[in-house]
Amino acid sequence: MKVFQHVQDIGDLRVALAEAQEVKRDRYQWQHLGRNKTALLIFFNNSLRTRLSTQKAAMNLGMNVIVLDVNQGAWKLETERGVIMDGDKSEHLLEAIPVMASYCDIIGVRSFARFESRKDDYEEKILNQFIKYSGRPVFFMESATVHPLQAFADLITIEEHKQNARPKVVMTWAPHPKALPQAVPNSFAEWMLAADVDFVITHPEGYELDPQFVCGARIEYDQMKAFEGADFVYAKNWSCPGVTCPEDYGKVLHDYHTMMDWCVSDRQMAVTNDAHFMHCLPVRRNMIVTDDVIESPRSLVIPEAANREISAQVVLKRMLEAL
Ligand code: AN0
Ligand code: CP
Repeated sequence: MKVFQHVQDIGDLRVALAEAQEVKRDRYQWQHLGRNKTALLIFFNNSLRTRLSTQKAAMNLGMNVIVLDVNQGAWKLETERGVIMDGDKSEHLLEAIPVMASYCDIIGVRSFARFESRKDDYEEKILNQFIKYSGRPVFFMESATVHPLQAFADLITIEEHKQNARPKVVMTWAPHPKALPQAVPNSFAEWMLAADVDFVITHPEGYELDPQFVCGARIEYDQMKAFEGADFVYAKNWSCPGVTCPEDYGKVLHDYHTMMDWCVSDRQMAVTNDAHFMHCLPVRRNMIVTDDVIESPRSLVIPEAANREISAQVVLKRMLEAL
C-alpha cells in the first residue's frame, strides 16, 4: 500500500477485518517487519488518540517513530507556490516535504480542513503535496476530507459487537459550539457504504455531505425516525459541507442553543434496538451526547478508541510489506 486515504486502498474489507483480528491475537508477531524502519508522524493539528495509537502500532511492528508537531517548534510553513515569502512563514512545504521524507520510510500526516477554500480542502491540497513530493508511502491521519484510520477502527468495532448479520447503523449529526470538519462523517459514510450494513444518515437540512462520500446512502431528516430499530448509533458534529450553498462551506448554520434536541439522549436511544453508542472522540458531553448515554453499558467509545491501535497497525503493516 502506497497511500491510505479511501476505503478502496485497504482492498477487500473481509480480508482487512480478518487481519485486524490476527493483529489482536498477537500484535507483536511482526517485530522483524519494522526493524530499522522509521515512521514519521506529522501533526498540523491537535491529537490524543491518533498520536498515541499510531505510535503504539508502529512500535508493535518494531519500528522507530518520530513525531513532529509542526506548530510547536518547527518553522511556520508556507503551502502556496508563487507566494513572496515576506510574512511570518520561514519555510516552504516544497523544501520541508523532501527533507522530512529523507529521515523516514513511511509518513503519516494530520492536516484538517482550513475552511478558507472549499476547493482547496476538497482537492486535498496539502496531503497531495506529501504524496507527490515525499517519495514515501503516505497515510492520512485526518486530512481536510477524510479520517480513514478512524473509519477502519469504527468498522472493526461494529464487526466485533454486531448481533445480526446486517446491523442497522445510524450516523447522526449532533450540536457543537464550533465549526468542525467533515472528515470523520465523510469517511464513516464511505466505509459503511462499502461494508455489509444497513446505513442511514440523519442531520438537519443544510448539512448534506458531499456526494462523493455519501452517494447511495439513505438520508432521513427526522432524527427519531432514523433511530427506529438502530443497532449502532454513531454521533458526530460537522459544519456545513457547502454542497447546496458553497458560500456556507464550513459554517455552523444555526445557533447551537436552538439545536439541542439533536443531542443524543435516552429519548432517542429508547426507540433503537438497544443500540450501541459510538463516537470517535474527543466528545463534548451534553452537547453531542448526554452523560447517561456515553456512560451506559451500551457505549462503545472506549473499545472504539482502543481499536485505533489495531487499524493503524494493519495499515502500517501493509505499507511495510510493500516497501
Ligand atoms: C476533530 C474533527 O471533528 O474533525 C477531530 C476528530 C477526530 N474534532 C475536533 O476538532 C473537536
Ligand atoms: N479520534 C481521533 O482521531 O482523536 P484525536 O483527534 O485525539 O487523534
